Amino acid sequence: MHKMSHNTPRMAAWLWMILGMVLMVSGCLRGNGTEPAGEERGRQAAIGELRGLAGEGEADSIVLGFSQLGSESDWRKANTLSIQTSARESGILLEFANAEQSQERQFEAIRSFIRKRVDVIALAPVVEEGWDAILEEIRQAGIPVIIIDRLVKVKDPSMYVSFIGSDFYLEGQKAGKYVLDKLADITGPAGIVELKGTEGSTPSIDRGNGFRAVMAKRPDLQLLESEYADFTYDRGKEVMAQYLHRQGSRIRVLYSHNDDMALGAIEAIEEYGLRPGRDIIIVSVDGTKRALEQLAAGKINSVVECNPLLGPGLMQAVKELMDGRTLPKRIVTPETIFTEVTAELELENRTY
Ligand code: GYE
Repeated sequence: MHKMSHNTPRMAAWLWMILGMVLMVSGCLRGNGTEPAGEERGRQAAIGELRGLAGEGEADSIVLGFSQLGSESDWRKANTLSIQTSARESGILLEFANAEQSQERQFEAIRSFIRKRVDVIALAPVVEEGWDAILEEIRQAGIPVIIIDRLVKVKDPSMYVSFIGSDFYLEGQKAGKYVLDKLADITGPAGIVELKGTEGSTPSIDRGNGFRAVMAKRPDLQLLESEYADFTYDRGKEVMAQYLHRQGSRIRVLYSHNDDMALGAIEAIEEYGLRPGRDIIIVSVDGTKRALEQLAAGKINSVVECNPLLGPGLMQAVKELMDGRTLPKRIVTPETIFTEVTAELELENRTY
């Protein structure tokens, strides 16, 4: 008895210690289960931030990081709006960053997407070259990448899941065929000038090559001038004014890689005293409202369509990817070509 009563407090102390340890361990375990560890906390903070911005969404929503290349044209603005609207409509949380033509800024945006641990990264690359290292960083982070609009030229194409966008080479061929048809009856040399987009970008490279491939059939047609005007209205006007100054009435055709540059060029042609669409045949690419208006008015002769409304397709692809489905490596946007006759009809529904 005496012995036992002497040991009781010691045993009780042991029991309390053991109980305390059990509680501590289970507390830790519970803590691990409910409280996010560092990385997960970062992600949840990012999602919380996004939700605050979007004003909706669930904690388990898909988070898409989208690196947009800029806002140089009406096409680009429509493209951005399409992606933002479709994300909202699909309940996908969008982390949006606009690089305003800087590849370096696209790298920074992508690194911030990696830090925030977004589920998918979509990238509209300003130029084709120079993406290997950053795509490797994304791969290391285990985040799938969808390339949208323009393409990247990488050693290992398995770095990205899918490329969604137009066939720019085909667009160039369509523009070329239109010019050949239009000049079918003309004999003798006819001068052509070209306004190229952004140097090193897929649409500029491919629209140029597609056009040249068709033009090669008529060696009497002469490409007088071909310079980069960065897909902008102001540069289009400036470079066209230089062409007119150098070539004057030798210019029979203007092929512009996008509508904004063509619209700028129209102004330069009128200031020079020539009639756009009559003295100079104008073929452009995109199909924005402002260009279709000029097409209907006869100041542009043909517009090859390039559809900027890539949002719905991108959101569908993101969802399928997150459902574990395999995406096609290449998703091509179906497109047409507009003429004066079809422009009026198109204008009724055109939102951009
Ligand atoms: O044609 C042009 C824009 O990458 C397809 O970029 C896009 C092109 C588009 O600035 O207007």
